Amino acid sequence: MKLIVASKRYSSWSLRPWLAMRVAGAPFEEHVIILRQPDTKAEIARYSPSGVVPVLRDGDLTVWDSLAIIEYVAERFPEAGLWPADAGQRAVARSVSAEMHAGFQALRMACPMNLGMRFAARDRGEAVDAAVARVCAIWRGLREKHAASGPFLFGAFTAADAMYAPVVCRLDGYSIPVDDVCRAYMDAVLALPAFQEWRAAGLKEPGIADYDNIDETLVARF
Ligand SMILES: N[C@@H](CCC(=O)N[C@@H](CS)C(=O)NCC(=O)O)C(=O)O
Repeated sequence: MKLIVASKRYSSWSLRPWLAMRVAGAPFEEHVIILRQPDTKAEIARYSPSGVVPVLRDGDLTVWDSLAIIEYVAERFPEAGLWPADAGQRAVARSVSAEMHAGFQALRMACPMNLGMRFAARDRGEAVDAAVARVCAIWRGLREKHAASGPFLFGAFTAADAMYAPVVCRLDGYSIPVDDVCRAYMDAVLALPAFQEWRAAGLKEPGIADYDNIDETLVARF
């Protein structure tokens, strides 16, 4: 399998299937397309029928869209437990993953993933506050239920954690205040060796002015 992703420093959509595949132990090669270069569009078009990445190639098969890739990998590697074994929990994991996939636009727009920078806390407006409150309610509810079986949303790492990993980066990188339960969950995701591998690679990529020159108070540049 070959996974085509965009800049690891910025591409929140790419992080999700990459993290799921690494944690699942699925063997794959990767190809990174750096965003905002003169040939970025053409490079993406070589692989992606939709004009965006991530894209998974498996022989003749092309799977585009981060959630579709995770679903495919979960089916190919059932022993990895990318979805919870229990049907009820699986349905909830799919619900929160679909909610993430289709929602939280205000948070995405206001706080684009940027692993190279940390910004100061500030008032980000009602729509962002509402999105953060909803994310934290999801995390708290699941962590309360599954605390005894591990540090992730359903105890062990699942696709739902991969789907929320970019939000973990956003809340962390934009210093958005969260309660202790959510902070502990975020720390568990940020400490995953696979996430650290992704981040270290992202920090070696060139910074892109379009993404870095944003109107925020910078507290750290990595
Ligand atoms: N819904 C898609 C969204 C993918 C997406 O928007 N990818 C961005 C990178 S994060 C992209 O390829 N952008 C192309 C560009 O900026 O030229 C998914 O989940 O895979």
